[in-house]
Amino acid sequence: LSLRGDLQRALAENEFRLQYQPLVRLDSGDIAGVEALIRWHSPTRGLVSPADFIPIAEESGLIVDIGQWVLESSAAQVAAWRRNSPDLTLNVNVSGHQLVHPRFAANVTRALAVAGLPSSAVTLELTESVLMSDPDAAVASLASLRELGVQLSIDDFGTGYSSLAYLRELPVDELKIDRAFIARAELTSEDLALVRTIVELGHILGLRVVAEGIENAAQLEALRRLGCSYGQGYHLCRPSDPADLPKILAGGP
Ligand code: G
Ligand code: G
Ligand code: MN
Ligand code: NA
Repeated sequence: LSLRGDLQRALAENEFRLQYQPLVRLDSGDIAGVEALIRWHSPTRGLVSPADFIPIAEESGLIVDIGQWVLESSAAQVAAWRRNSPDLTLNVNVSGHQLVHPRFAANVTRALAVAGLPSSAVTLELTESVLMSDPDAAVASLASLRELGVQLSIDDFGTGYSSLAYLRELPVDELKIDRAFIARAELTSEDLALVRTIVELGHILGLRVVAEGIENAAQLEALRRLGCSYGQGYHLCRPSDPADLPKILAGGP
């Protein structure tokens, strides 16, 4: 069967799962929120990475239905966790095809209403390349999403080519520094200077700045020293199954 046909069946057969990776406040070490990350457990293909199937889902348009499933499931899950962690927030990855879908704002509203999750607890992540492929259209759709009360984030920042002018125009709340920069951020390197510049740029623009892909203690310490507010990465916490989150949220290992 083609991957495309298989994906369609996977949705119907409930083969997708979500993992959740904490976003951590670097000053206190507290968990501020979680990012939902889709996983496909295919009975014939095994565990398939979203890096492999999301592009196919985008080409075939299936990403709209898959993305809606992600929104609905993660919103319900985080609403449940908020009974013990009332300030917990949710980050969801959104593809360009979802963003331009005429019913996207309505679909987001419906998903959050059904889950009972306030829109202020939700941040939608859009990659820099999606936003910059048609910046004027992006500004318009982001503005209408923001009217719903959700927050918006630029994911994988630094890998595309944001014009500084558009960065000012885009109605976003958060900037996630791509993990490629963090991976190279040795304590004295030019990459660290680059990361410092991105952190400062984010703060000048009034954005929450998240460093992705923190994999060791040295990187964590360097980012703390730069005043980066939030971090994510294997060194802080791996993407985890929902059953493990209550313990993680309670401060467990
Ligand atoms: O979690 P992992 O590193 O395997 O993710 C690989 C890629 O898939 C990342 O770019 C990530 O943003 C993307 N991804 C993970 N979950 C989702 C999702 O629910 N929707 C979309 N559009 N992309 C996702
Ligand atoms: O594109 P996006 O930033 O949404 O991708 C998130 C992906 O990054 C997830 O698939 C997740 O599994 C992966 N990830 C999370 N933390 C780390 C890390 O510390 N190192 C690496 N290499 N990948 C990570
Ligand atoms: Mn992301
Ligand atoms: Na990213």
